[in-house]
Amino acid sequence: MGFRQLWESLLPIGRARSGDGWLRYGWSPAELACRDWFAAQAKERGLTVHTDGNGNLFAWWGDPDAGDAVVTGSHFDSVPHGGAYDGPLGIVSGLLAIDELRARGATPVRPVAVAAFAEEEGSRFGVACLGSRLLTGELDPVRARALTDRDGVTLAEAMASAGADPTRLGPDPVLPRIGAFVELHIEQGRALADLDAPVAVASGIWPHGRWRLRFTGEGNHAGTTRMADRRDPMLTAAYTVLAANKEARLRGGHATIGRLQPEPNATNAVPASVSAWLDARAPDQAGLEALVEAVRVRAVERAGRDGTEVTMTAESVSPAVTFDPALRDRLVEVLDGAPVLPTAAGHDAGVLAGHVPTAMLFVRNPTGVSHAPAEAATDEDCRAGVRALADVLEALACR
Ligand code: HGY
Ligand code: MN
Ligand code: MN
Repeated sequence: MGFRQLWESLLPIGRARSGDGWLRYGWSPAELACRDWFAAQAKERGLTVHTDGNGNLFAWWGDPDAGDAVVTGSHFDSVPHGGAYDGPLGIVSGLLAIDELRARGATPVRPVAVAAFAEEEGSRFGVACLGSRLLTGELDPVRARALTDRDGVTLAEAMASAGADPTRLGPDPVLPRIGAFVELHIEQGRALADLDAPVAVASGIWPHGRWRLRFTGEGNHAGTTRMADRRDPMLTAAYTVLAANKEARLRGGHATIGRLQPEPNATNAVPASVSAWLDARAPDQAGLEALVEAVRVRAVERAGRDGTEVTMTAESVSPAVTFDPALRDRLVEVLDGAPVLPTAAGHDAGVLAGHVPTAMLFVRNPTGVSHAPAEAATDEDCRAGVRALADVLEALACR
């Protein structure tokens, strides 16, 4: 089966009715349908599917108990109205790379698996890379079970209603069987377009994280409350949005407030509170800490002037990642000197990198857009990605 045919079989799942991107949140019916698709594709290829206690799927070619496996894969879940490629491209490419290796007559001497990790974007339960963090013991299962989505549904409840057992969350025996992990991903920028190359190898990931800001004031009547008497948390939130942008620009980092939740969210009421989510990233840890602290200080100062209050809580923080240098160099050699790029985007590969030798491949994205429907890759580049992944798997697992 070629790239286009397999890709199109997945494309309708979770597509927004408006046609405006994809809505595939962790443990939602759309994401569960993607998992069914994965199981069917694995079965067609004679691969054995194993689901760990965290809802991460592994389709095995060879005996997982043999250990020292070479695992590839990514995630199905999306951000709200996200693009088609972020995540699924790595899974589809993994399945096609196995087809390619079989067509080449390659015989693995190490087990090979394609993985689909649960809730990588954290769009539903707030913590990025939920499945891989649980698998590696980096997230406490007690905290995870209690995470809630926007409707107040806990992860434990969402899992139970999908027929999964939330008491099984946590480190899983599959981890020590993985000898190397290679995630293929759509590039989330324009570096490859500018370099005129279809595929790159990743060097590392910027440290980054998410912080929840909660601004509280006094809910009141929009018509009758004198301007001087207001304690409006929306003003503090608005100022903080601008301050985050300014601090990031001054410091060479990235800061975004892309999600706001005013309460009661009424046109004719001064809000009583506003929740805002800060996504902050920087080239190094000290820079990230300084950026987040600067935003906090600016928010607190402004709250003093608005008669409001602000609290800030970390929801999901990821340290800087440098991918295994020996594995990175091996990939560059196998791929005839492919370019090496850093990224400011988080990935399950970044979590696994703390536990097993890990690498990443990026496939050119001519728009450079990601986390939005304009995210793109040509079929030709996707096929080049599959060949590159097959080359890498062959080099690592087949001889
Ligand atoms: O948000 C991120 O960095 C990633 O794309 N999950
Ligand atoms: Mn993403
Ligand atoms: Mn991704």
